[in-house]
Amino acid sequence: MKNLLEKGTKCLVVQSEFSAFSYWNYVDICKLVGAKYPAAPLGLMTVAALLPQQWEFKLVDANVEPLLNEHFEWADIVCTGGMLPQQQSMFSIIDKAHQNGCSVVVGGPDPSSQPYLYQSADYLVQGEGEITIPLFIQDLGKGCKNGEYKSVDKADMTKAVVPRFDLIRFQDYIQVGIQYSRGCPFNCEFCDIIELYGRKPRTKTPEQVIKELQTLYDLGYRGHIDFVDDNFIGNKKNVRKVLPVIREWSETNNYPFYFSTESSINLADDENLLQMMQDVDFRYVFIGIETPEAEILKLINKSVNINIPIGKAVNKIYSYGLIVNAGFIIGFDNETDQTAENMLKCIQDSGICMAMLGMLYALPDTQLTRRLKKEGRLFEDGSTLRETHTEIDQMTSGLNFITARPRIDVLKDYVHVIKYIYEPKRYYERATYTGLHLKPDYKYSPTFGRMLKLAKAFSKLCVKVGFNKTTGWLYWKMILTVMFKNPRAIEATVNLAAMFIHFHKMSKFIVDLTTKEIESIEKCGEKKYNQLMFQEYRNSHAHKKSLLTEV
Ligand code: B12
Ligand code: SF4
Repeated sequence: MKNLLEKGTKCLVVQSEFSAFSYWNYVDICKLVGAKYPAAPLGLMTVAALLPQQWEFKLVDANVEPLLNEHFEWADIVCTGGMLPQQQSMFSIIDKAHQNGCSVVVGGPDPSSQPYLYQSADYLVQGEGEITIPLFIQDLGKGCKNGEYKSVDKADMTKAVVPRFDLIRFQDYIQVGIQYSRGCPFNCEFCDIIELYGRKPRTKTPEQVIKELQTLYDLGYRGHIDFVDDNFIGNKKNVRKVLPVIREWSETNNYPFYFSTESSINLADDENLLQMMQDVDFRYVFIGIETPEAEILKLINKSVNINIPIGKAVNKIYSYGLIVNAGFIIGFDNETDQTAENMLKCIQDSGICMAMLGMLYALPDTQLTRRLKKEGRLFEDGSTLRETHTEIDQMTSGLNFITARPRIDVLKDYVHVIKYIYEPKRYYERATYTGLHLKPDYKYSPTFGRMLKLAKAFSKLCVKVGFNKTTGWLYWKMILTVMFKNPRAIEATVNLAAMFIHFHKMSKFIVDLTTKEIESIEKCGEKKYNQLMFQEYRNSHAHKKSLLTEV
């Protein structure tokens, strides 16, 4: 057998597939701007940079192109990885690679959280690749045919490598990610990030960030860069150091990029930081708002959100030109019959268009999962996805435990809020609100070729939404209002209007799916439902839907 450490070893790196029905997979919007998928596979580009550079690499992203037998025939070794929703796709990649006689290496968040599910892989590399990939390479050198690698230590981000951005086709994606930090200082009960990456945020140096930006620039990439940090402002001291350096670099290079990221809501308290972010052209920030109810926030230990008036905080962020994209959750223990009303009022009043309302999901290895297990309420010890068409993300598969309130009430509240916020009139009201309050000061301007593409996308959008019976009037009213009252926010507002195409489709899908679930529970009764769920997860054979139809 070939010594895999040799020069010329062919390494196939495969990004496993996400469901097209996820909130995050706005493929219709991608098509509108000529891309195929929202985000590039940063984890695997990083892995490729950590593997022996004398190898020959081919990266296939199953979300943008079909994964073919000939890809496996070409390869000596296959690397794949991913998160929970990619589980089934990863299993199938492992099988296909074996059928083609390739060794398989798996890693990433799900194999790290639930390594027992991936025992069929030859090499199981857990945790942060910066630490465990060298252990794997060491074993390859010794001729080991399999192995499992983990580490209790966290990676030193100041030693992180530049991802192999050269392995992808930029035009396939709307955005490319880079990572500045890992970890978050807070301690929310449901969060897996602090378990996987720790509560002490570790950052790269400003020089490392610039090196990554420069690499992307030299490879010809321009446009949207997403800082995929767990909490970009987790280490505020360091963020204050990196932003001016990015600004200087951007200025020198004529602002080739604009940015988005994730942050905790206390960003709104820090006008100086907001200004620094606006100065380098940050345009979007994802914030975990979860719930407007203080009592729930206390229960789930989301201390950073307690006593923050959400509408005011969002407005403050809008005033620095950043659109707030937020996560909300239904299914916490001390919710009441007022929860749905409080939730929809919070979303509507703050004008948050991109509201990802999910059902609480006890992710593997979190404080929440441990508590629910102790209380005998967790359906399954770990998370295996069986039905890829319905178990996609927190919007379609949540509540993997016995809820404190009757499950039907939680699900009905969920449907009620989703229907409300994604009703066209309400969505466009929020888009208009955002358009009127946003104070952008965009620095990046697209090239002429890109402008043409965007103009084409805009005209397609006008046809699709502007000449549509349901949305036409709302769309033009929004455009005219923003154009006259706050013209500099028009580009951002049009983008929000485009996103409605995705949200409208998604919300219908979620409402249908959840309504079916409600009907099933009504048919069999909640007690029986819970019994079936426990039974199903224990047997781990049939899917819950098939059990329910037997009732
Ligand atoms: C950016 C991000 C997203 C983006 C994804 C963009 C994309 N396509 O890449 C978006 C916003 C779309 C997203 C959505 C979701 N995400 Co997300 N996401 C992240 C986040 C913040 C960063 C991911 C990243 O790029 N990291 C940087 C790279 C360098 O790290 P990495 O991928 O982990 O790779 C390293 C190691 O894992 C390892 N590795 C990875 N792959 C492999 C493969 C091999 C062979 C080897 C050896 C090693 C290895 O080496 C790398 C270097 O250290 C992580 C948290 C985090 N800190 O990682 C959550 C995270 C991955 N997401 C998670 C989840 C649950 C989701 C959602 C289901 C729900 C949600 N949180 O919204 C959805 C579903 C998405 C869908 N499409 O259906 C969980 C996964 C938990 C799990 N056990 O699987 C995480 C860990 C945290 C969280 N709760 O959000 N996410
Ligand atoms: S603020 Fe976000 S990342 Fe930080 S612990 Fe809470 S949920 Fe996790």
